Amino acid sequence: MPVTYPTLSMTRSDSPRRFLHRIATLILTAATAALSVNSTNQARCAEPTRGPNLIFILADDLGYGDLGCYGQAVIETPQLDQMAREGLRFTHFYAGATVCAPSRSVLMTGQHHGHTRVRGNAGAVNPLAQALRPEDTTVAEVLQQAGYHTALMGKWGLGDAGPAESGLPRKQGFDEFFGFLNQQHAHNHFPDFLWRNEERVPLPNVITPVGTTGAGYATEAIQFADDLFAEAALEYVADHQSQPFFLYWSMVIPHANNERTRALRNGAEVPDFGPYATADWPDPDKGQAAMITRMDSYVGRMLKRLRELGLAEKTLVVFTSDNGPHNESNHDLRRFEPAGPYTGIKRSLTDGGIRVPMIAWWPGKIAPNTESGHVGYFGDWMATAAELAGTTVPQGCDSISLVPTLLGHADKQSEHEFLYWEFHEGGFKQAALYQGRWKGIRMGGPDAPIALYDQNADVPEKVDVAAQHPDIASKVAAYLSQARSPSADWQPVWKSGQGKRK
Ligand SMILES: [Ca+2]
Repeated sequence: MPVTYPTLSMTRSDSPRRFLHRIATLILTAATAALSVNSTNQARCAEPTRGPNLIFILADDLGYGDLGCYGQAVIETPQLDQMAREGLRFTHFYAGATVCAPSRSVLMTGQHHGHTRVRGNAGAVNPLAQALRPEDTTVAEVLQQAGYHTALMGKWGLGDAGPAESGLPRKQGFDEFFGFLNQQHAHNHFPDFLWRNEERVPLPNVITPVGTTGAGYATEAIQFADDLFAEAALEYVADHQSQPFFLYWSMVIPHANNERTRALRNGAEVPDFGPYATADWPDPDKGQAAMITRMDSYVGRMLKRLRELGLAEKTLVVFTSDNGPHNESNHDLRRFEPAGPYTGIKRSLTDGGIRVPMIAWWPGKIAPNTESGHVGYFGDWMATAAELAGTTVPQGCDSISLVPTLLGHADKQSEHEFLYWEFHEGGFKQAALYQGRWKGIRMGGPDAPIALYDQNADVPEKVDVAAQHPDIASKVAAYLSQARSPSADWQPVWKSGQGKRK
């Protein structure tokens, strides 16, 4: 900013003393102004390059094969297909876990499933087992400390009012929150309340409650939770343009309303059937497809809004899912083949349960219509976000930045030797992917022999080749034995007999 200096001349009313005083004052003013210009310039020089805005969009239980750009032939997803044409589509990317809470814990902490705080869906028996603690460092905290404004819209699942309050979003790095805390509450797509920060916000929906978490199903369905989250997300980006922001938009779509499935045999709760209204399908199939197409429209609205606001080139948008597809709405998986070519669904450690679609969009930075087979997972977003924000990765992470891949420098991309997952329901199980190729799965006991699959030769992971590759099998087995740190809340309870070769 240019500085203007006042002119000085002695007026008739000035006494010599007063004139000298005016000179002194003016010299002081000029010096202060010059100093201030200098310090402004210094501040400008010292100001770090502003990192991009980050929008992380997470679908819930959306399979690898649920989007047109990943091979879906029945359900329409024109907006996400367009996003992929304008951005980068990852083909070998993994969620943090095969169910909701641990997958989100991995995403937030940048630690793999054997190291992160929350390693399963704990339920009501021990809510604290499903809560982040003060000593956990989340990606939201890292970005907040780097000068980002941070917000969560939608489902959280890593802390709740009451005994699990150490994990509340605003204690874990989010400046603001609107959505569901409790995962069972989040089953209910037409809830009678949501949380805004720590306040319960009543909604006009009327429900038949199931339990005490807010779960249930609507008898008067008026406001669809994901419609509200989309509105909140669109409003948020418009309102936060003066500083970089991190928006974690955690949709519940297309998760089932499990309580409604049990009561009414249809968990695909959605305001209308959209383009499938006249399809000759059962209602749960129409609802499942309509949820995904509705979700697709939200993403399209966000990208359009970013363009209108002039934020597109300043914003990295990522779209992915927290685990493989579910079968919990009483819909027909055969109609949609939501896992694509992979075996298993949610709760499987074969790729159908954990490999997810992931699209990255950043006009001007990410080359359009590109594809990457880089083998990464949710935990990598910690290092990626830290690098983009110009800050450092916390200690104890299992996180490799994806920035080289995002920006078209695949030759500079570091890789994981191992990726790791575990699953606690129905007997403890473990899986590791070695060198992005060899999947080892162990069940039945800590010393049980592993099944080994060669993904290069066997996409559906059906042929156990452990006997043909004993060196690789023993390397993966040894890794599985030491992959996890102890956790009082998440001790392995093996179920003997599982995993025995027939
Ligand atoms: Ca999920």
